[in-house]
Amino acid sequence: MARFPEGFLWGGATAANQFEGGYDADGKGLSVPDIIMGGTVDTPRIVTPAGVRPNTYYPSHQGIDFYHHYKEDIALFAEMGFKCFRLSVQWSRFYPNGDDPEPLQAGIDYYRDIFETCKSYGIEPLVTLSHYEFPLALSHKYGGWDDERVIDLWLRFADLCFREYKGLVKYWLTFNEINCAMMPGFGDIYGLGILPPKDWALGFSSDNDNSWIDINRTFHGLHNQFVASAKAVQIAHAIDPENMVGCMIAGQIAYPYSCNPDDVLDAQKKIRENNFYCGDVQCRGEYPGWAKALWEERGVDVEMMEDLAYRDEETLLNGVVDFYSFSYYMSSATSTDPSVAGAGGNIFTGVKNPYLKASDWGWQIDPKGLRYYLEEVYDRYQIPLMIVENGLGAVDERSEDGKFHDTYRIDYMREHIDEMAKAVHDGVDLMGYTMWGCIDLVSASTGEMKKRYGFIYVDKDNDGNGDLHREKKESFDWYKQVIATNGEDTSWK
Ligand code: BGP
Repeated sequence: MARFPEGFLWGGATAANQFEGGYDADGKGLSVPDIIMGGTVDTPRIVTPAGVRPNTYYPSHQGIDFYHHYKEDIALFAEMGFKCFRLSVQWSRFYPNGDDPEPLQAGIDYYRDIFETCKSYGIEPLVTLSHYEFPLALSHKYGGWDDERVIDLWLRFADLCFREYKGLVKYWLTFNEINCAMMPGFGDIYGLGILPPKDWALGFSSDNDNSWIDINRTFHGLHNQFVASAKAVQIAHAIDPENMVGCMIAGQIAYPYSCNPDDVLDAQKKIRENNFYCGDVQCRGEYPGWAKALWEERGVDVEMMEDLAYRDEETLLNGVVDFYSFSYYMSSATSTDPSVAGAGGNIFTGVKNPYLKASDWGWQIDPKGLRYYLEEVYDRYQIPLMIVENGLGAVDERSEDGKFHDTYRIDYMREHIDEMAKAVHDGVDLMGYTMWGCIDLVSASTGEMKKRYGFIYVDKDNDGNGDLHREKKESFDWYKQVIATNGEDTSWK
């Protein structure tokens, strides 16, 4: 029996703010990531809310210059046999200020040419409408997603995309990792366009001054995204019944560190809040029963949230997604015992799992967790699933023969793909797999180039030096084989 269904969408994933560059090209306006400086695993990225500081390096400004290399890059993806290419569009390329009366033709044409290039190779574009991107002018004018006027402005942009790219793009995602909006600071800025009053360190350190974060704005902003997403689903279907619109969740599995019932309940709580708070609204069309308890616990105004949920009840119900997509990099473990040590890492907190190895960035590698996640989510929602991010961020060094032998990346992906196959065997309806950062790009959390994910190396370093030339790594040929055999053969030399 085949391990993966026919027509499985193998491919790679990217995000505009992390690889496009051309941050002010052809009339594009500034977007929130354009005011976030570079960092490292130990040093946070500084956000400069007032705007771009002179003589300062901002990684999104050039990215890896996909803006001028897309033909070459898509040709390389086609050479690997990609069936699908995930990318995001930038609102500020269409409407530089978010609320301009007319869209920019240059932005419309740019993305059209990308989609047409993909189609010429038989590659299906998978388009994220909002991947950690928000026009800076709207942050300044309205404060971010918690202002309800943003909903209609965003829908105007979404509607434009659905109309302009009808027939070219069929697969859409509304908001990238929508659940990350609940991560204090990171989520407000990246997810909701809500800015700190002055320069702020976008790290995950407990030393951060988080006093500017208003939990009511965060949860209201997230609710507004749910409403916007639900309306976008309906608009997309009305414009083209062929359209399939998905949610996108940062998949976060938490294991109980011990079989102490307190640990088990703690893990259950983390899994629910991280994954199912957003998942339930977008897949079932309503908040889960425990939402009220969560609002209470986090100090959110319960009355406000109940009013919003009641008011938008029908919209949410009528705008459930067609498929559930998610990113998956690692799992975490959780303990209620304060003496158990932390795992480190820069996104998900938790304790160290003694059964797992971690990446150089402290992310605990767990292929079986992917199978666990797939099966849990499919049991819950019973709609098609798609893994739209998974991969290994690592330091790639050139070997003596002048090449990049990233066999550790091959191992990481092989193990994950093999677990996916088991989930499919268990009956999970899995549509596809787009590996994250198929071409090296800027890290979202640290702003580094050094944290590389790609099958394709890009000559650029953390400070922006390099000639941007592209080179195939060993994993390039391996992935080509995986796709050519529809995932049957994940072995390597
Ligand atoms: C996800 C984001 C991506 C991407 C990825 C890897 O959270 O959706 O944008 O960057 O993580 O993370 P990082 O770049 O921090 O290594």
